[in-house]
Amino acid sequence: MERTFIMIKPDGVQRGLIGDIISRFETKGFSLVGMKFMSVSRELAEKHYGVHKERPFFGSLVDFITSSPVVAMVWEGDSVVTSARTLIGATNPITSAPGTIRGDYGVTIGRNIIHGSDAIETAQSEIALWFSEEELATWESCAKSWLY
Ligand code: FUP
Repeated sequence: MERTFIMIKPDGVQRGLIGDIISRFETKGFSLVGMKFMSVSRELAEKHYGVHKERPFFGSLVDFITSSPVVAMVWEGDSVVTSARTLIGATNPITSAPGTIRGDYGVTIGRNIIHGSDAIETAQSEIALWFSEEELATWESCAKSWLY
């Protein structure tokens, strides 16, 4: 089953959007397999955004991600990597479609509420960077007996 890494960034947490964002993934039909509320070290932020390390915004991006706690999550489901990117919307919230998370709540590109892995391979490396195997739950062989 496909998995993706999702992070509610410091602005999304401070603006009280945790519940709304989780709800969007739940109601879409995806399964939560890992979640933690955490402060981010500079080392972790620099590794996570390593692909951007030569870009002019890299320093301020790392400052931002380490500025206050985030919610790191792993979601599972069919085509969840692409679907999550659709739910999230385009990188620049000014052009993200209304109805997407960034389109509904974001204004500036440097404060765009949420991160989602951009490809299956990226998702695998980001999940391994942020979570240990023991922190991820499995739904396999679980009877979802508590649904009515
Ligand atoms: P995304 O995959 O949509 O999160 O976007 P990118 O990987 O291209 O960019 C990662 C983060 O860098 C964005 F969420 C915001 C930040 N960024 C800037 O601050 N300025 C830019 O010009 C581009 C990206």
